[in-house]
Parts: sequence; C-alpha cells; structure tokens
Amino acid sequence: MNRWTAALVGLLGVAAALAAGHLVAGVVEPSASPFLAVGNTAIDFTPSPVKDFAVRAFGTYDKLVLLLGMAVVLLAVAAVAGLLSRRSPMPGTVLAVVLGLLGVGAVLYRPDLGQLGILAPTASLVAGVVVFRLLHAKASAAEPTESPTFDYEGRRSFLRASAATAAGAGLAGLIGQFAGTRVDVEASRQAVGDLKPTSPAPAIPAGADFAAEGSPTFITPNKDFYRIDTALSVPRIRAQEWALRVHGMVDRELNLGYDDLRGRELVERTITLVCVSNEVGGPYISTANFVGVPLRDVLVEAGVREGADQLFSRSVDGWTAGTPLDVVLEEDRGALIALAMNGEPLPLEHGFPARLVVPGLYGYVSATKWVVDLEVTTFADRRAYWLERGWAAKAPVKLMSRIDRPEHRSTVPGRVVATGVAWAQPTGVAEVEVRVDNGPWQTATLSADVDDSAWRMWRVELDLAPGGHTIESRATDKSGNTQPQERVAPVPDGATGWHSISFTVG
Ligand SMILES: Nc1nc2c(c(=O)[nH]1)N[C@H]1C(S)=C(S)[C@@H](COP(=O)(O)O)O[C@H]1N2
Ligand SMILES: [Mo]
Repeated sequence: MNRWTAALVGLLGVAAALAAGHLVAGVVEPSASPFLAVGNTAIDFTPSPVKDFAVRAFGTYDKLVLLLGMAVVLLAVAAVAGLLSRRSPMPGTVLAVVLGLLGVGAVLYRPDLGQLGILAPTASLVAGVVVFRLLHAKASAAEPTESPTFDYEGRRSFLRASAATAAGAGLAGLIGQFAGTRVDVEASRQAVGDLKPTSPAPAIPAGADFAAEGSPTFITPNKDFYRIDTALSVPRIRAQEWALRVHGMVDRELNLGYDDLRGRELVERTITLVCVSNEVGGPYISTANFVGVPLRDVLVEAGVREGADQLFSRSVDGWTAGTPLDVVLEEDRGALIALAMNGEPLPLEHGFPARLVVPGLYGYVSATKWVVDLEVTTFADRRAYWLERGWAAKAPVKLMSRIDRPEHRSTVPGRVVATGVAWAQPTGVAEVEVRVDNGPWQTATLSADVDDSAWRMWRVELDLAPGGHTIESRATDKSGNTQPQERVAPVPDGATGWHSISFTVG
C-alpha cells in the first residue's frame, strides 16, 4: 500500500485506541483515561531537573506542554508504525498492544485509581488492535503491494471505513470527556454555600499595596493565584464523599467529614503561599484570606504521641508532603485545614474540598491540596513526594524581596517609582532597601503592615540620569536578619540572592 495510506492506518489505529480508552474512562474513572494516566505517571518519573525546568520555562502551562509533547510523539510513533506495516500488519499490531499495556501499567501505578480503571486502557488495547487490523486489511485489499491493479471499489470502502473511524473516535472522545466531567463537583462546591468564619481576619487596610504603581495587589484574586501541582487532571471529589483520616502515632484516630469540619469554629487568616521552585524574582507567590479549622486543634484532639516528628499528609491522587510536627503544633503559627479562600469554597485547582496551609513553609512541604489523609509519624519512617526527588525534608520560607517595577529591560522616564514585594513568613518584614548602580542603599517606604504571615509591598522614588541602570533590593525581617546576597539555586530548599533589574532611562 502507498506510504500515505500506511501512515493513515497507523494514525487512525492510535486515535481509535485513545478515544475508546477516554470513553470507557469517562464512564468508570475519568483519570484512568490512558493518555492522562500515562501523562501523570510520566510526571512522577520525570527527573527532577527536567520538572524544575518545565515549571520555570512554562509555569502553569507546564501540563499543557507535556500533553502536547506526548501527542506529538504519539502521532509520530503511530505514523512510523503504520509505515512499517506496509507488508504485514504485525508491527502496527505490536505497537497497539504495547501502547495498551503502557496504559494498563500507568493505571496500575496510579494510587488514586481503583481496579475498574483497568477497563479503560484495556478498551484502548482492544480498539487499537481491532481497528488497526481492520483498516489494514481493507487498505491491503484495495492496493496489494505487489500488484499493478488498483481496486477502486476497495479503495472507496477503505476511505469510508477511515472516515467512519475518525468520526467515531472524535465522538467517543467527546462523550468520554463529557461523561468524565459529569461527576458534578462544581455543583457540590456551589452547594457548600457560605463558609463564614467565627473569627474573620482583620480587614485589609488601605495602603496595603502599591498596585497602582506596579506592585501585586495585596490579596491575589483566586483566578490569578499561582498554581503548582503534579495533577494532570484536577482531582474531582464531592464534599459529601470527602473525609479526612487522622491516624498514626495518635491516641485516637479521627475520621472527619466535610460537615464535621465546617460545623467547627472556623477561623480566617491572611496567608501568603510561596513555591520553592521560584528563582530569585520568580512569580510563584500569592496571598489569600483562607478560612478553615486550626490544624493544631485537630492534632491535639487526636492526641499526638511521644516520638513523632512528622505530619505526613496525602492527597486523594497520592501526592504527599512531610511537615515538621513542631511547626504545625506551634500556637501562633496558624496552620489551617482550609476549606475556603477569598470568600468562596476552595476552587477545584486549589484543593476543593480541603487543603493544608502552613504559614512560613514552602508549599511542597506543607500545602497539600485535595487532602484526605494525615498520618502522625516520623521523618525516618515516611518520605514525601519531593523528598524522593532531591528536595530537602525541611523547607522554611527564605527571606526574600522582588522588584516588580521597573520591568527588566524596559525604558522608563528619569523620575520613576520602583516598587515590589518582600516576604519573611512567619516573622514579618521590617525593612526593604534598594540601591541603584551599586550606590548607597536607600530605605524604601513599606505598605501598611497587615500580617507577619503575609507579604509586604515596598516603593521608592528615583530620579535618574538618562542611560542604563541596574537596581537591586534586599529585605530585613523583624528579627533583624538581612536577605543574603549569595546566589543559591532553588534546589534543594529555596533560592537566595538579591533580585536585580536592568533598565534604561530614555
Ligand atoms: N495534592 C497536591 N498538593 C500540592 C501539590 C501537588 O503537587 N499535589 N503541590 C504543592 C506545591 S509544590 C505548592 S507550591 C502548592 C501550590 O498551591 P496552589 O497551586 O494552590 O498555589 O501546593 C502544594 N500542594
Ligand atoms: Mo511548590
């Protein structure tokens, strides 16, 4: 058969396989869709430096890039398998089986997928083999490789079958997508209604930010709140089905449902969350008013036993974090099992129905989204997700400041306001200084002091001569520590160094 036909048969076989898997997954277990399961497993196996690079280069789009990359590779492999199958359907059949088994392996590997999940990649395997062989037989009948004859009727029959396969695959994929999102988590989230805190956070005062001059807004709207996680498809758990198990080295195991938690005294805290992956000056930091139950109270109720030093939290999709117990048990720390942020139940991407938030610790050691399990244990006994991948066990947030205006490589007028943000959770920011072209440090004006667990904005007016300039910033916390100049990479426990911006006065 001709090359184009051969490649087309390969592509359609893989399309049918993917669509069949997506359709079955949509009915039994949405994240068992082979494409997503393989993607998720690939994320877990990706070497940390590559993952760190992906977050740096693509930020929140890292997952889209991964899926597109997988699609391109898959299409190429399918076309090549088709080309290799011009004489015999064997290579393509083998590929369909191998891809199917890869899907089965990925589903078995996912900790969040039940046994039924296997049905999806199995459907892929069967559909891939059957469709490929069927189309292959039709194509070979229409264009026997060694024969000069060309069978027009056979050719039409092949084209009809191909078109039907393409349409069927598209339809099956759509139905699978629709069925998979039918578990109406959004309705469950809407039904939660108001989560009014018994003790609300103090109102954010006027002058808490310099947003008009280019700093971030003090509270980050939920839609702009940075998002970092390993989940390709956002876990979908309804509040009614959600429960949090507290166990391990405790006197009493607890099993808390959503209504158990929301029925307690809810507190509201203004907390800045930050990711360890930030380079100096990086964007992954945001602030919200979180409403929830004090984590400390729940642990005290369970009765933490002597000798435990780690709170090991697990999300419904198997991701884990290890948090120092002494930190979450601090009275003033304000660690929360959060149910709401900025006046609404947690958005799905930020952990609905519940997540942890611990002021002063990077997200990867504390901020478990979709949390379902809290085990009181030791660092010796349990190793969390990122610890296994080269990051540090303990990761308090490092003192840091960032320049937001002027922007790097921009051209600005001679009289310019430089502004940005600094953070030192849970100690609080006492001072920010700025210097231009290695000159003397100037003290910046700070925004209103809101909460030591939140960031603080700064601004400084500059009057500069035309030409190129560089500005740097450094913060000092309320204990008198000044941000170190030494540049350290994010791995293993957070970057340090002074942020530096170059711009032109024109
Ligand atoms: N279940 C789950 N929770 C998670 C993660 C994850 O991959 N899975 N990533 C953590 C990391 S690295 C960070 S920085 C914060 C980010 O929270 P956000 O996406 O709400 O900003 O979530 C943490 N909680
Ligand atoms: Mo993170």
